[in-house]
This record gives sequence, structure tokens and C-alpha cells, in this order.
Amino acid sequence: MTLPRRDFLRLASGALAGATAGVALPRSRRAMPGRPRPTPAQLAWQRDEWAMFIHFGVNTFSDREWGDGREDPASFNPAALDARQWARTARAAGFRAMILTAKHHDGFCLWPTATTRHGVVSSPFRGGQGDVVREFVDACRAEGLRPGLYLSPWDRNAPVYGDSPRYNDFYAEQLTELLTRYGPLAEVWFDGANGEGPNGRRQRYDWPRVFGLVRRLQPEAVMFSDAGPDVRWIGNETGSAGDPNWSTVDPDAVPYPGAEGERVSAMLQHGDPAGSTWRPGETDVSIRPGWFHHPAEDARVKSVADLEAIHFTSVGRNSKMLLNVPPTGAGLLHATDVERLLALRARIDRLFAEDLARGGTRRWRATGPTTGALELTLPRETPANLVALGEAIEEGQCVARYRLDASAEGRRWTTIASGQTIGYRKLDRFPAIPIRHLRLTVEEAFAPPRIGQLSLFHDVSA
Ligand code: FUL
Repeated sequence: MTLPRRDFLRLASGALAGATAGVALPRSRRAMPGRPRPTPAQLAWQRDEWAMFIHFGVNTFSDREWGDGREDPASFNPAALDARQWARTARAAGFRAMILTAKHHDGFCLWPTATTRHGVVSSPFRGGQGDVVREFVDACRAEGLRPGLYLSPWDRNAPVYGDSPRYNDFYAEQLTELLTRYGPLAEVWFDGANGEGPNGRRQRYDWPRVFGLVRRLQPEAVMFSDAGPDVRWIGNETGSAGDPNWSTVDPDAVPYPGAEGERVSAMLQHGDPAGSTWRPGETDVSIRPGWFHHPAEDARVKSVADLEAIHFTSVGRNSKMLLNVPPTGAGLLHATDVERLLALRARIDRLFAEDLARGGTRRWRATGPTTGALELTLPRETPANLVALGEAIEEGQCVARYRLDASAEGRRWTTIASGQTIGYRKLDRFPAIPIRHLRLTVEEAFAPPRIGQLSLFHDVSA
């Protein structure tokens, strides 16, 4: 975070304090009338918490990460493909949405498109009659998962790539097929990688047209890209959201997907407390070193501890986890990945099974128009080492600095954690201590904070 933004924060709280002195305490809306808020689709997206990413295509068969577009479609032959197995696994592991690479950079289309023969129609899969996108969305719906699709803008196969108006038409046609044939989609994913086409030319995309198309044909879907417009990339592929992490951004700082520079990275990672636009960050990361399945990586699947840590640095930092689990050449999730996912679910369920704050008494003490402390007295003293915080983000994101203090019965307060943003969810771990009283002090905020969650847990394995 740069200095000017922090200064803005202080100024904002100072100005508010002055403006409201002597008048009735402002409600959050009146205090910051212009504060951005999520749409229902953005709220639903955030509440999913976990989505599964499915990278699958010709790369699965060529054992590459980035195909060059010259792959033989005949190589695509997932003999045992079962999208229900993907969806069943996702659901059992607690994912609520799933996103498939309908087309990756190699240009191979997993659905029978009218735009090119480079896809399933030219493959032996289901005798050339197959449609992986159809099987995918059907499986999602059968298992109660919200489907999403990835359509790579960069296309290393399309001969018209780099001939900008012609490729823009070609891309719009592909997108229209995906947006009109498969029922409601929860998310449409636009990748920022942007290289050359088969003719060595670079493409100028027509983003307003692309975004307009999705809005018109799938008004309930959120659009993901570096530049949103609804959901932004978190700025890395390691599973780590920024801390702090604002769900608001200055849209001018990331003008198009694939834009680069220090300001872009900072905006993706941290957002901007003064930003005019609600655009929360999505944390995409793979369970394996690569995005596609490679047999040589079967022994390099992330451990449950690694995945748990990612939950803490994504969901636990006001982001959403989009975890990639790539099917094998058979068309099935690998047994090791499935076992890891189910073990992760069991671990997370155990960790958050008992909210020790339940049944406690809570009291809010305002210390200023936008600051104050939420004091919680637990029903009984108990050891604990993990706090989950959440703001009621329907009203926007307000908290800019906070502190957590705890005390045992009749003992002095000690600070157990402190931080900047909270947002939808913030998870803070600290060394286990016996706790009877817990206090969340909001030290800086843009509006009177609305704390929706203050929960306490004891992770006995820590
Ligand atoms: C990147 C792509 O280049 C990778 O292959 C992968 O699809 C990842 C999610 O996004 O930009």
C-alpha cells in the first residue's frame, strides 16, 4: 500500500469525525453514501468460498502446459471421461462451483463449435459426437454446483488471430455459443495471458464488446479477469491474497486483462480502500505444480497442510479459493487428488466444528463515529488459538485497522492479533491461551463497522 492511500484513510475518518460532531450518530449509509457494495451475483460468488478449476484439453494428452495450436485433435481421447466423478468429488469436498477450460491457449474447443474444426468434433472422443462442456454443466447441475467456463482469448490455432476485427468476431461467436447453449453460468473466466497467434501476430481484443456480450446473454454471471469487471485476479498463482485485501478497486489502475506494472500488481493484490468499484479478488492456484495433468507430477500433489494454508491465505484474507484439480488423460480426477481434497474437507470441518463464542454475550462500545470495540464474554473460559472475523459485506467493506485482545477470568488483557482489512472473512491464528473475554477493537474504518462474525476456535493440532 502506498502512503497516499493510507493518508486518504486517515483523512477520511478525521473528516467524518469532524462532520458528525454534535449530530445524531450517522448510520453507515449516511456516513459514506458512495461506498461501493457487491451485487447479488458478487455476493453469491464470495459465499461459495471454494470453486474447483478444471484444466483439461489437448495439453492433457501432449503433456504440455501451453499447447502451440498444432496438436492433432485425434490425440484427444479420454476413454473413461466422467464429469460426474469431478462434480461428485467437488461436492463431497465442499466446493460450490466449478470452472472448466472450454478452450485454452492452444485453441482446441471442448464443445462442438461452428467456428473451427479444431476441437472435439475432430477427435475420437465419443466418435466425434462428444461435448465435454455439455457433460460438465450437466454434472455440475446434477451435483448442485454452479458452473463456470474459461474461454482463452489468446488462441494459438485460429488463423485469424492477430487480424484483430476478424478474430474479435470469431471470439464473440465462440463466446455466444457458450453463453447461449448451456443454461445459466455462474462465472465466465478471461485469462490475461496474451501472446502471438500462429501467424506471429498480436491481437487487440475488444473488451467492451466481450463484457457487453456476457452481461446481455448471462446477466447473472460474474466476469473474471485482471480487469474484472466483476471479480479480479488476485495477482499471483501461489494461493496468496494480499494482506490487506480490499474488495474495492480503482478501475483505471488495471485498464485491461494482462496489463502489467507495479501499480497493477498492487491493485490486484490489495485492492484500494478508496476505490470506486466493488471487484473482489479470486485466488487461483493448482493442487499440482502445473495446471494440466502430467503423470510425472502424480507424486507432487499438494499436501493437506499446504491446502489448508491456502484456505487461510485466500478465504481467510477476504478472497475466494479457486483450486485447480486437473483430470487425467482417462478423463477422471486422480485418486491422490481426490483423497487430498476429501482429507482437506475433513480437516477444515474439524477445525471449524465448534464456535466457542456461541452463546456468549456481546456488547458494542462506540469510541467515535466509525470506531469502537465489540466485547464478547464467553459462556466459560476455554483455550483457543483461532479467530474468524467477518463484516456484513452487503453493506460494503469498512474496517481498515483492528486489534484483537483477550483475557482469562480475572486476568489482564493481551493483544492476540491485529490487522488491517476484514471484509467477508479474516482468519487470525495465535498461540493458544485460555480465554474468557475477547475484544475486537476497530481502530480505523470508513463507516460504522457492521461486524457479522466474531468466532473463536481451538485448533488442537496446532
Ligand atoms: C494462466 C494460463 O497461462 C495458465 O495456463 C492457466 O490457465 C492459468 C489459470 O492462467 O494465465
